[in-house]
Amino acid sequence: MRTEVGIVGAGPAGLLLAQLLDLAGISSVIIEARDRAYLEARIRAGVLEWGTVEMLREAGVNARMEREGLVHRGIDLAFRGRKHRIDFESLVGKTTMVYGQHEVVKDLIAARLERGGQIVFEAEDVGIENYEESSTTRPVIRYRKDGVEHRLECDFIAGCDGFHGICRPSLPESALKVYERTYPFGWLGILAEAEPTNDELIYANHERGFALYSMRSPTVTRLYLQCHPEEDLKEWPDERVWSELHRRLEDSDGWKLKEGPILQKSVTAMRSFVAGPMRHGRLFLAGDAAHIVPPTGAKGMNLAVADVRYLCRALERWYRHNDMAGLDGYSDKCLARVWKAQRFSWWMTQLMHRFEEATPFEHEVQQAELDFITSSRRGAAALAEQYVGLPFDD
Ligand code: RFL
Ligand code: PHB
Repeated sequence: MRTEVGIVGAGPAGLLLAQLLDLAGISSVIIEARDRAYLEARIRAGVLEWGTVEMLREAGVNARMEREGLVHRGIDLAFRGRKHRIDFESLVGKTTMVYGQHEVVKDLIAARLERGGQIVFEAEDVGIENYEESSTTRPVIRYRKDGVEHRLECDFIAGCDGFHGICRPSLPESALKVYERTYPFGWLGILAEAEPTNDELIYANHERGFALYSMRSPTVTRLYLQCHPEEDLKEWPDERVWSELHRRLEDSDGWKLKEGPILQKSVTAMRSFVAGPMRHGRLFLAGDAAHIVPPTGAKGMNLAVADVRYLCRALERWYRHNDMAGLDGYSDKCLARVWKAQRFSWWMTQLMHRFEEATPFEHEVQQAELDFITSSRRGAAALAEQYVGLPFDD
């Protein structure tokens, strides 16, 4: 089998790349380890930056998002029992869209298949070869499907296979510089069939730990609690989850959280991770394959979309004009944005969580920072500008 761009992974990065390449007249095939139903049910991110919304429009996969997505004009920061609104629209003139990552994935898979694009689901033992600069033969993605070995020959490989994929670990250790930070807590997340009672997200810094109030639709609420990174879900029956959410989120205004049947419950560890460069010969890493952020800044999927935007434009430049400049500049361009998002995600994380080892001094400094951000227009604008997403330079 032959194609121009071989893509490993059908997450938001791989799927969007395939769609954008197709619209630019460049062929691709996606090799994915899981089945379609699994990808379409995997509950993850929910907040789209305005630039991500525009990319989905450019890719022509926006129809359902425009109908069902929820436009958000601000967020609330809660601390010391009170909510404080950060009004994105008046501060920076932009909004975000709340629309589940799995809905984006469903729309992208449908669009791909409708246009006759190829996604190989349930591929086993996926491996990559000949992507090195020194290789004299074409890059290959090999995999097994239904017991039969296959080889996909391509001009370039896009490693969009997430944090646990095979592309990044295929590289020799000496080829990558890794930057990492782990946090001493995780998030216990639930999805509940309950009507949201606040129109916007609430990020709460509470003495019992951080809590986040989010949503997916007019009937589904998404909620998170700061917990131990290896928290045992067996210790969290539904009643305990709700009781903790009420304590951390409800405030002195009398605002009340609405309960409903819990549809899903999980624990996520929190880490910051960057591996660079993002290009090695004819292999280009994109999305979680190259970087992870703690979810507090809602940046993970948005960064994956930003990488793919740069990669698609660079590939177009190569196929149309025989010009390598975009591909040569890919890693630096992505990493400049990645580090800004890393900084923001780290900052939001240390601003909103309770750190057990924090001294009373550090605790007061954190509360003063929250006070500053919510009482200064410029302080609030800096948060808003980054939360809605920094502009692209081209
Ligand atoms: P993905 O989505 O992990 O997709 C990678 C795909 O590659 C496949 N794969 C392989 N395929 C073939 N061969 C192999 N050997 C393979 N190994 C893996 C996988 O099956 C998968 O289909 O990476 P991608 O495309 O880079 O997308 C990144 C995003 O998924 C991620 O950054 C976000 O979900 C992070 N995130 C959030 N991001 C936001 O922008 N806004 C948010 O509000 C937000 N909230 C979150 C989040 C992530 C969370 N969790 C669970 C980690 C909230 C949570 C709780
Ligand atoms: C979500 O709705 O899943 C969500 C929202 C905001 C975040 C993280 C996750 O910062």
